[in-house]
Amino acid sequence: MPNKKSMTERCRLYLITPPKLEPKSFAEPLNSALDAGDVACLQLRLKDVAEEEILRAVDVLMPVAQKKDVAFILNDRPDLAKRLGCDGVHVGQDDVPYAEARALMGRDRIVGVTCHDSRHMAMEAAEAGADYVAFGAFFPTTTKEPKTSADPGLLKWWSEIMVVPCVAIGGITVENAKPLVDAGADFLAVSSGVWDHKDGPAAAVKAFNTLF
Ligand code: TZP
Ligand code: MG
Repeated sequence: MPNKKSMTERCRLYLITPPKLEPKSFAEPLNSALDAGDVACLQLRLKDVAEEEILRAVDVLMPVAQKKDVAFILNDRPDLAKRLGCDGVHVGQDDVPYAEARALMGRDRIVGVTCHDSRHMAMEAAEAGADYVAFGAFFPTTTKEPKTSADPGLLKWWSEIMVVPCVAIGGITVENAKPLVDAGADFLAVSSGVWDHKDGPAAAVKAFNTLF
């Protein structure tokens, strides 16, 4: 994931796993999704599961992503991300604080931070050294109950004044993504918009890349 952006750099896809998955059977749709077009990274996002389930999912899915040069990012758990050799970690405002996540992960791995719809949180995270800031939710989503809703104007403001990349998240689909790309999102973080696409995940990844 680049930590500086130029005007010519195009938007990229940041895939988020479905909230529930069986690692061995998910490996197949994941593989075909990653073969269908450019994907920058994959975030493993499993909530309210035993640690063993996360370990098993990392064990099965991280090699699938890394073999295709797709950065493997673990949600919530910098301790595990470090121990398991993940490429990065994504922390929310209620997780381990950014500085602690960075201290665990080191400078060479990715640390991204949820900033909801807050310019202030994003400035703080970027100034502290986050590799990206994530804004959302841009659209209604059933994947989680978002705390805030964000507007494309936030992406425009951010991308005009900051070099730290911004990630847009929340209910993004092939159909509604264009205004976020036009507003300057560096990455679109998508879960159901890919895994539940009517023509399958590979078609979704292909269609997103056409938009970019
Ligand atoms: N934060 C805000 S919405 C969301 C997260 C983690 C879930 C994104 O999933 P989907 O299915 O693309 O809305
Ligand atoms: Mg979290």
